[in-house]
Amino acid sequence: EKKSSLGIAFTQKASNFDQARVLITGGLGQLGTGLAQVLRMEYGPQNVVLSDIVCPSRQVIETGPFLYADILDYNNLREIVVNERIGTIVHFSALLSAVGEQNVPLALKVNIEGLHNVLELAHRFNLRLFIPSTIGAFGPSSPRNPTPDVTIQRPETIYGVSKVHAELMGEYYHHRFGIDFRSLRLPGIISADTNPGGGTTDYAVQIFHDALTTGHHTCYLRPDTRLPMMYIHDCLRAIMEFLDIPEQSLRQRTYNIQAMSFTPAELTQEIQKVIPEFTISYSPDMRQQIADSWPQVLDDSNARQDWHWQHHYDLQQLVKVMLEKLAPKYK
Ligand code: AKB
Repeated sequence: EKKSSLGIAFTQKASNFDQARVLITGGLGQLGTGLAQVLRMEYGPQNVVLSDIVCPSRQVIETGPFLYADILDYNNLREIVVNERIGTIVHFSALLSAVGEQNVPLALKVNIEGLHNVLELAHRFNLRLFIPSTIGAFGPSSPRNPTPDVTIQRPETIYGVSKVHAELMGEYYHHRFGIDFRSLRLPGIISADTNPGGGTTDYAVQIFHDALTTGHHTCYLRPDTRLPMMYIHDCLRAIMEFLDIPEQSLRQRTYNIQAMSFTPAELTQEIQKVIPEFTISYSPDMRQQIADSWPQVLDDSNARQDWHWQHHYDLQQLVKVMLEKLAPKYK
């Protein structure tokens, strides 16, 4: 028997199923296929089930198990957890910041109702649960450079509000019911093989495609908008390493992680070192207001101290790897 931080006694149940049997929700978004690949290397190809509500490509089907899973359908999720003997859920399904503002009712459903379903399953089957949070969980009254782990969080997007809710609910389920909940506040993630869908940091992916195709990018943010960013390899490694930490070594359940911070102008300069003829123009839209309310730099000293988090890619390395990976696609 273990006491929660409220002093309420609860029985710590062993997980019903093996934690190395992982279900990834929203698996066909920017992070899912990449995470499945690295998890499958560690846990075995059959132990990681990707799921989504869209049809997978042949490549996805050929590389490991894929199931249709609607996070709004609790019974559907429960059936998968039981039938597949899932011990860990990585819950990626969410509407991101920009697209969330365009469809608040859907964001409420996916980001909040979906979260409640997943939390309830984690409680019922004592699952380990990883849910990414975001720089978007901070708002204009948070310190912006650097932004510590514990500070004012008054976000002004539905995405941010729902992510603060996820952090708090996960931490509540942890101290109340003993669920092994873990969360990382991710910066904008930059990847070559998969695209982000509807975020405020998406320009930092599109700019590479434009640099290699039209040679011009029209940016929806001002040139001096500084935001935290991370190359996908660092992000996936962070999630893997964080999942592997023994529970007793975690001093907190939600950590900031930081790699680099840059502005559109700085990113452009770095791309121009490789493609001198590349040009950019600026046409800020509603995403500017969102970016202006977000951190410029996350303080991730707790992650670095507690579980030795380290990023490998800086701005220069990011530009090199993105252009190298994308160039063959446009030849
Ligand atoms: C977004 O821009 O909404 C996401 C994020 C930073 O969480 N990429």
